Amino acid sequence: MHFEEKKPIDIVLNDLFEHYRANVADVDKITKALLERQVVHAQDDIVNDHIAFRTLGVPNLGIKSFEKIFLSFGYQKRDYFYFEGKKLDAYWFAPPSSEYPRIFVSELRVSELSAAVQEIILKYTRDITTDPVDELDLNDGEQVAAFLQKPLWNLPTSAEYQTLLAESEYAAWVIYNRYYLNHYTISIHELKDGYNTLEEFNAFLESIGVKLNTSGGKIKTSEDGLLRQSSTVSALYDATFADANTIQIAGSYVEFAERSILPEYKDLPNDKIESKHRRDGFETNNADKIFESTYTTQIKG
Ligand code: OOG
Ligand code: NI
Repeated sequence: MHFEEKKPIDIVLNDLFEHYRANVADVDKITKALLERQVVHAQDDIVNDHIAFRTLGVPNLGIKSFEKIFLSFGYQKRDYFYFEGKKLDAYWFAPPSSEYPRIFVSELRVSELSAAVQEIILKYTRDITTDPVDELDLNDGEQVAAFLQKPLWNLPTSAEYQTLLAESEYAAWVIYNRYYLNHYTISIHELKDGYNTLEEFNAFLESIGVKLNTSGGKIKTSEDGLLRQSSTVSALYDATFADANTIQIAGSYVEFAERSILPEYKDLPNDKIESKHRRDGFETNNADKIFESTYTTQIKG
């Protein structure tokens, strides 16, 4: 018998997703409801539009480090985005082929935060004096998957966490959640009639008790009108800090994307439509609001 070896990209994406679905109750809740209604027949029938990660802009970490993993898997770096109010930079990465999700990676501009917050972040990250991704064998999927679940710094105290949270919700999220998958994204336009517009899908989500991010409205629409997105609000979970205090903090969330057919392909018959015929990429104003899916303002609001 000959077993085909699984590619590192498959091992890594699979492992990320398994950890994510084990921690984010809305993932199985939504899948279960879609199965019950026969919208899909298996989790694998759900098309994953993109996944997202968050990083810290400090020496040897950040996008420059993190991207090496996915560039080695054949991803291509695409557009740059800047989020002034949130002090974030981001890029998206196109997959090696259309069965893989796009990737959105953001990075906190640590040097623009207050001295107090910078001091906390540097206290925990300054011992990272070489790029940890350089030490990995990127052909070894299991090793990379384990790396993405592994702490690169010690946990802060609960007081330090609160200091971060008061100034940058993003900083607080990353210091605790690290490289955990921030969200996966269901491609709404791939679903059957009755579920394949965001209005219908959001109504379905609310009917099963899923809470949606309302920042900028439940549906975020790109300037060209062709990329529409919505997302859940992260659940809170108990996190125990270095001082043994436990606080409820935000975990990960689920996103929904509807990509319309580009105007130049609008006359193609439905059965000829492939992902390359639809609006690609991301949109700054949509993303700016989607980040808030882990923010206290959305969770407590
Ligand atoms: C990413 C927010 C942006 C999108 O699809 O525009 C985003 C994050 O919350 O880290 O996911
Ligand atoms: Ni997203």
